Amino acid sequence: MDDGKYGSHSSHWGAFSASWDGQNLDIRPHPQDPAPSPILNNIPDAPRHRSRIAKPLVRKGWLEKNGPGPDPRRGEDEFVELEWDDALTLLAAELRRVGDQHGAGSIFGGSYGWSSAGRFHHAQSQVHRFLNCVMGGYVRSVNTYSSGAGAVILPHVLAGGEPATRDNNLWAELAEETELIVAFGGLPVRNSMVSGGGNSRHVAPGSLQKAAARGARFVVVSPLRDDLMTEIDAEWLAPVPGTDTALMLGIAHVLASEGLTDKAYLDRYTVGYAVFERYLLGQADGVAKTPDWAAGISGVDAATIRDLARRMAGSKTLVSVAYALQRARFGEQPVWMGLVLGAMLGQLGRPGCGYAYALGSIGNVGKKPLGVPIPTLPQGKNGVADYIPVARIADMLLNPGAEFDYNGHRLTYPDIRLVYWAGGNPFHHHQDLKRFAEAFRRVDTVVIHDAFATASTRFADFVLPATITLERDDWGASGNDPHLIAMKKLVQPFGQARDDFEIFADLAQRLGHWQDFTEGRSSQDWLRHLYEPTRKALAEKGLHAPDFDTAWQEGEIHLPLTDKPGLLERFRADPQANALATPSGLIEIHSETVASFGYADCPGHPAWLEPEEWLGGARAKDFPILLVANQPATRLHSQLDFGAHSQSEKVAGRERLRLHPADAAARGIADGDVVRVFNDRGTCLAGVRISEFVRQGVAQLSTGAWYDPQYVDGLGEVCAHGNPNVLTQDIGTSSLAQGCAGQVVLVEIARLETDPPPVRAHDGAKLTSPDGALAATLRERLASAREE
Ligand code: PGD
Repeated sequence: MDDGKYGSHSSHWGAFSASWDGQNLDIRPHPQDPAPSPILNNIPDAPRHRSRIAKPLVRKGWLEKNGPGPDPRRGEDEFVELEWDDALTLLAAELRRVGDQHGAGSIFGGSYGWSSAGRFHHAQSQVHRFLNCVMGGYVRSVNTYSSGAGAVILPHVLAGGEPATRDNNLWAELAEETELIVAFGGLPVRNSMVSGGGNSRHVAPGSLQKAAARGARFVVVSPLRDDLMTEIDAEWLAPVPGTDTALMLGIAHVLASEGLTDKAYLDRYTVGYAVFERYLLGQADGVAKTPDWAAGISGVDAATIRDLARRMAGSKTLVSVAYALQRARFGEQPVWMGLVLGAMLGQLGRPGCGYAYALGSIGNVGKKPLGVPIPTLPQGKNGVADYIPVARIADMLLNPGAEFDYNGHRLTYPDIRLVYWAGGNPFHHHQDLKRFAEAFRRVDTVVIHDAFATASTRFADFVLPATITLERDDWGASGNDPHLIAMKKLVQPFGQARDDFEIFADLAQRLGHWQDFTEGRSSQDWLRHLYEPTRKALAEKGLHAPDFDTAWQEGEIHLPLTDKPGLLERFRADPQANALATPSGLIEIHSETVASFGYADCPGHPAWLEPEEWLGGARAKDFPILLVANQPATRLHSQLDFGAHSQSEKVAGRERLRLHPADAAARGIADGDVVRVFNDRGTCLAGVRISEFVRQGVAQLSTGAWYDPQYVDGLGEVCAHGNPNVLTQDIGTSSLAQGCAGQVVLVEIARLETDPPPVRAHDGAKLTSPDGALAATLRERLASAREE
């Protein structure tokens, strides 16, 4: 530490080594990583950035109001710095109050977020363990913002989300075998750079280049051409966003009507094709899903659809569906329909062919799973049964007691008094942020741990400063990456920042549950303890299995991958012995289970359903541009948005919005202009780049610019920085999955005619020193908390 020596470390976007001389951090990517991520270049700015939080904070209004309760000032208030002992004394008293008066079922601890690559200090795992061991449980959330719809539909029709994505087609096979890759949503290299827990080998770019050099043909189906590397000479089909299912149905119609389906495959490996075919051919609803029908919806011409279908039937074809497609209304449909296309082609389970979900959407998909366990923190037992699909948080906070549908269940929203968050940035990730702010203002108390003063911390009552990974020891590992990485402490913690574990252990002690939470172990003891199952499994396989101290010194341990064929290959070889975990054991083209739920927004087979936010709908008259709010290329979500690489692509200091030249010209917008992007939900500002890579009628504004609400004369409240979630619709994908539908939204765009306000998002917390009255209130509250 501070000695300029390099130590091993890792992040969600890559393994690396680093040295710290007390001021500067030098980063070297892992020497064997074939394509290290440029996102690593954000890390050097992190240790001492001005947005770091130095001391525990309590919101001024929370103190003044004499404590908890709904408060419209939440989000706009100033904060008072506290000593740790005072902050944890107040918070422990509040946790005790909520637990005693309202029970563990009034605490929302879903605490969604990616936090860090370290497996022990993973903040979400720490907060869940704390709430289980100390408070008796919490209202949890299920599924992810990434793949909310996919994770619910896939188990009904193919396999659980994990096996369907992480035990399927391999990048290596695509590089060697595939002749035609039809990529719905592309195979975006920017997303393949990132993987929860780390990624020491970025293989996607090399595999794509190898396939292209071998002569494989690529069709990228996306409103954005660069959803597939532009170095590859691909065909670009740019359907109206949100219409991929219609386009796939048009292709399927050609296969069915021209005798190009593999009937033997359908008979042996699937159920329900006959029911689906009646819909496809128009016998069920009088509308045949012909290429002409599909062209009318998607804007891709019928001849192209016909030609593509024939080429797909005549080649070794991979149908790939990206996460992005399902992060929209009725997002279950393209995931399911892609699988049906693969089944109709009969190539599922052949090397490099068939169907891939999420290949390219996340780093380690497309690699073989590990053959040994990785360190994982046990979560304890949650005594609360209530849960929500993760993206329904605002609905829950605003409508306690209301009923809602989810995956065949009728559930009730609990009455939440306290929200506890560690390792996420909900004011980055949730939709319709104005509505979300109202939801956050409703509860009694909000607690957030973060290293940085994100927008979410501004909406908290207690902000507890966490360390970043470089300031602590941990293990980095991911289910499909061949390395366990010793993430070594290289930097002294900033200010008074503490590890999430230490904060929770201290709180647990105050609440009488230190032993339950820690099991008597320090962090170092936990690292040793969690390494043991991995070491044992390595030893049993006769592999290099050093003891903890040796492993830690070596810095990385090679982990074996399974040599089992993938899920669909095993299923093809023997569908009885390797039956799928669906009700029939087969691929379900029509699902009796899904049909039995009776959801009009997710019927029993894949179907085209018209979303609210699309260019063909009534809303497009007022808001004629479809904004794609996708994952950023220059950072992971909102993490390290202040870093050099993220900043390098900002335009006029704001998030970059890409716009087609014709749409820009029609609005008198020039490259580099600051624009306002607006609809009836909100407004944000952004800096324009004019680009031919964006389909006409579409704009692209990635997520992750830290939310920066400011009042501008004549405009009201705008996000000055460019967070698209002030515009997005807060609605579930369907009654089935209730997933996040934030990927696309209708907007209008206009040049900003006034001077734009400065961006203040990265300036740190708004502090106030406690004046006489406030200091007295603080003393009183501490005294009464200490008496309890
Ligand atoms: P991150 O920016 O990764 O976003 O949402 P998520 O909340 O995961 O936030 C992680 C936070 O954890 C950061 O603030 C970071 O500083 C903090 N952190 C990191 N390490 C630690 C630690 O050790 N301790 C603590 N206490 N904190 C730590 C991502 C979500 O956004 C996702 S996964 C998706 S896929 C969604 N995508 C979209 C989309 O496509 N379009 C829209 N409109 N909206 C989306 N939102 C979703």
